Amino acid sequence: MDSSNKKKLLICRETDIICTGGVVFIGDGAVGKTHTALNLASYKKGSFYATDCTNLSKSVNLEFDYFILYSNIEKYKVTISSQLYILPGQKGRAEAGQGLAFEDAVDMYFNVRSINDIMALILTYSLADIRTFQNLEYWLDRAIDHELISDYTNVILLGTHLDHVISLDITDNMISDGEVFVKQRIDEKLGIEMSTDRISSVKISNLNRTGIDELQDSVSKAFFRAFEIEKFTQQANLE
Ligand SMILES: Nc1nc2c(ncn2[C@@H]2O[C@H](COP(=O)(O)OP(=O)(O)O)[C@@H](O)[C@H]2O)c(=O)[nH]1
Ligand SMILES: [Mg+2]
Repeated sequence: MDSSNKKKLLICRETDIICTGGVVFIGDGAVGKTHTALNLASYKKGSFYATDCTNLSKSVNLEFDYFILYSNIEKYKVTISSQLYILPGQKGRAEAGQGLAFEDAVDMYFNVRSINDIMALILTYSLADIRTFQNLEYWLDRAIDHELISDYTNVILLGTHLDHVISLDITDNMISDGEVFVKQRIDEKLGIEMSTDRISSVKISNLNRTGIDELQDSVSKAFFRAFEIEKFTQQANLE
């Protein structure tokens, strides 16, 4: 990350490091973006969002939530404050008065994000619906066209509905091919060569919460890599 951005997004005081940044969910409608964000956001509170007791309507808008994670590296207490943005899965633009479709919400995102560059882009699909996995190509291209990916962004392929999988239509091989595809497409279209550790995949269930810990871990790793936290603490040690 270029150092002027890092200065705005990272505060270091004695033994405290605080960093902030955006985590953006994109993918088809009804794959579980909103519920995943709710589960991440309620993580520390020890509660979780049981998907079957809610009847959330389609998110024809730009949704926002946040979560805060703490960890320790050497003598430092690291606080990651991540801002979650969920973009609607409705393609194109909505008519006036009909809320926001993807293109409307992405424009709005650019106005509200201020200095919040994207540390993790979460390409979300349902493991129970292969079309939502195939459509990630469309969503990746939208993300590329809207410059949601920069030199330090990490990409997470997130499969939801793990509880709901009857047949394994989406195999682990397909997911790892997906990772390679993402890497190639980003290189081809943006000229950004992503190291393989910046692209990962996680499977979760919002119903029974399997995998939420792992997702949380992937998001914090994304921040650590984007801010080069380890390098930073070593450097600060020498000063
Ligand atoms: N069984 C199951 N249902 C889920 C899961 N995630 C989301 N849902 C349900 O799928 C529907 C769409 O979820 P939502 O979060 O609104 O999707 P979004 O349109 O991508 O934001 C809701 O009825 C959720 O209760 C999951 O992991 N397992
Ligand atoms: Mg939603």
